[in-house]
Amino acid sequence: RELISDLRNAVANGEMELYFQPQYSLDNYAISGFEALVRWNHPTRGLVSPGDFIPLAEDTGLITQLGQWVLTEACRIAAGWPRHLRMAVNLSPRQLRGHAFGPVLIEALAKSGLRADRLELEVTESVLLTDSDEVLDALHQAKSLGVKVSMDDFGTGYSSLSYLRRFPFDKIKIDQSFVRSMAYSDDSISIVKAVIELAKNLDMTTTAEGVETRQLLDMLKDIGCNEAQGYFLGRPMPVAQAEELIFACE
Ligand code: G
Ligand code: G
Ligand code: NA
Repeated sequence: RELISDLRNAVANGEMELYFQPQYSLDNYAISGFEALVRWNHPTRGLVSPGDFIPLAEDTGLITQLGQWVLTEACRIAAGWPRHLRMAVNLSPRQLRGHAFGPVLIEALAKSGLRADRLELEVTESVLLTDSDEVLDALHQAKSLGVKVSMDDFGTGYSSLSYLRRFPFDKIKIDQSFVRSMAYSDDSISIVKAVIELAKNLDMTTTAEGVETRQLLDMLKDIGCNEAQGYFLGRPMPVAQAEELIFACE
C-alpha cells in the first residue's frame, strides 16, 4: 500500500535508475548491445527489485509513466554510445494497450536522435496473450519505424510457438531456465538447438539468457546461437560502469 503511493512519485523524485547488462556477439565475442533494467532507489527501503515493483506498476497503471521514462532515458543514453551498439528495453503488456505507445516511441527516438534500428523492444508472450489488436498494432508500428522487436523468455509460456506466427519478431531470447539446464541435460541441449534452428528458418536471431559459465558459452557458440547474455559475461551495471566497459573495448 505504502509502496504504491511511494511509486507514484518515484519517477518525479528521480528515484529510478537504469542498469545495463551487456549482450555479446558469439561471432567475435564483442559487445553488440545492452539490455536496460530498471532499479528503484527507495529513500528508506534501499534498492527495490523490479520483480517487486513492476507488477505493482502494472496493476496501478503507473507503468505507463514509468515505461515512458525508461524508454526515453534508455534512448538518450544509447544515442551517446558507439553506433554499432543496440539498446534493448523491456515492455509490459499494459504499456502497449491504448493508443499512447506509438507517439511515446516516436518522441523518444526524435528527442534522442537514436537511429530506430539501434532500439530493440523486448516483449514476453504475455504481451501477445492479451490478443488485442491494439497491442499488435503498436508492435507493427514500432517495426514500421525500423525498431527491432524481440520475444523474451522464449519457452516459458505454454504456447510460445503459436506466438511466432502471430508477430514477425526479429529475435528470440532463449529463457535462462533452458540455458542453465544445458549443463546437465542432453534434452535441454536438443531443445535449445531446435529453437536456434527454428529461429534461423524464420529469419530471426537468437540470444541466450542467463549464461553463467564458460562451458555454456562455448556450447552455445557451437550450436550456432548468435548472442549471449549472463553473469559470466557481465552483470547489470550502472551507466558509468557500462561506459567504462564500452570505451575499454573501443
Ligand atoms: O533486473 P532484474 O534483473 O532483476 O529484472 C527482473 C525482471 O524485471 C525481469 O523480468 C525484467 O524483464 C523486468 N524488468 C526490468 N526492467 C524493466 C523495465 O524497464 N520494464 C519492464 N516492463 N520490466 C522490466
Ligand atoms: O525477464 P528478463 O529476461 O528481462 O530478466 C532478466 C533478469 O535476469 C534480470 O533480473 C537479470 O538481472 C537476470 N539475469 C541476467 N543474467 C543472469 C544470469 O546469468 N543469471 C541469473 N541468475 N540471472 C540473470
Ligand atoms: Na528482458
